Amino acid sequence: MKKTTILKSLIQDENTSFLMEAHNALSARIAQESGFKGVWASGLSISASLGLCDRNEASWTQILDIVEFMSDHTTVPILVDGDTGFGNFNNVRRLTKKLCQRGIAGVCLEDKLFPKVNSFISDGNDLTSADEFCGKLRAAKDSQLDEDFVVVARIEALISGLGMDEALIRAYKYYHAGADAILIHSKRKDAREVLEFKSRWKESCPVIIIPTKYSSVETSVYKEAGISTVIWANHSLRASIQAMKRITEQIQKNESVSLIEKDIATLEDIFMLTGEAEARLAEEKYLTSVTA
Ligand code: SPV
Ligand code: MG
Repeated sequence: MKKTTILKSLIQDENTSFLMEAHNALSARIAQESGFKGVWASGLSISASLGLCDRNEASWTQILDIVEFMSDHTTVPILVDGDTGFGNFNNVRRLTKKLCQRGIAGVCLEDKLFPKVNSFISDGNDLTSADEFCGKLRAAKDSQLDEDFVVVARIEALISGLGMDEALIRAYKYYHAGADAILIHSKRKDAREVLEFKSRWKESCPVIIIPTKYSSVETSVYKEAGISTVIWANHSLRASIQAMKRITEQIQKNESVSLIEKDIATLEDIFMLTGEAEARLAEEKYLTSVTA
């Protein structure tokens, strides 16, 4: 099955699906090998792994190159965090085409202004008008090169303090503009807002959430509420930061790696994750001279 078709069916499935964050080819592969059926290419995590703020400091083509490596190294579908689309409808058209050409299964666009700021940094960004954003969604749907490519509309109204009614009004507009799913984002420490949104949402269009701030809520709550997809948006990056800090601090302090050897991945782990075995087989196939 095509990656686009897999992502579409994950999002449309009546059972709740889970996407795992990744920020490069290696973390995407690890997410896949952990059993995740799909990957979230997080803007925050990709930026952070480049040493950049989540403020569109990285150009869209730099992001494109990274997600291409991720897609080449995985068989599961990737939903790319497309931020605001890096400009207006015209930038969205080009972004969508290029993502399709590079094997990406879907893009999530958010209704902030370019350049965006991460939702958890400020008190909320100014949002673009719903009409302008609908134009971007229509532009994305009209430009996709694969009929099953997924366009997710992310609503920032709750983050920006505009309230539930505004969030719902925007959701209806975005759905009717062609969005394949609605992502409702919240910065509360409980799931009250996203659950209220879901209970008041009367369309069949799937609802996606990112429980970063309300991390202690059991996933059974989302399953019962009929949430389509849960995105674990930054946990791979945070895990790696913690592990790298702990290990490098120990190596620095002890001037030795012998104590931590057992706590880190082996070289074999690296070779396995990068497909060495296949490269060996290819050597046998292509470096051996064929005798007549
Ligand atoms: C991301 O992972 O980049 C996101 C999710 O957009 S959040 O950081 O929660 O805004
Ligand atoms: Mg983001």
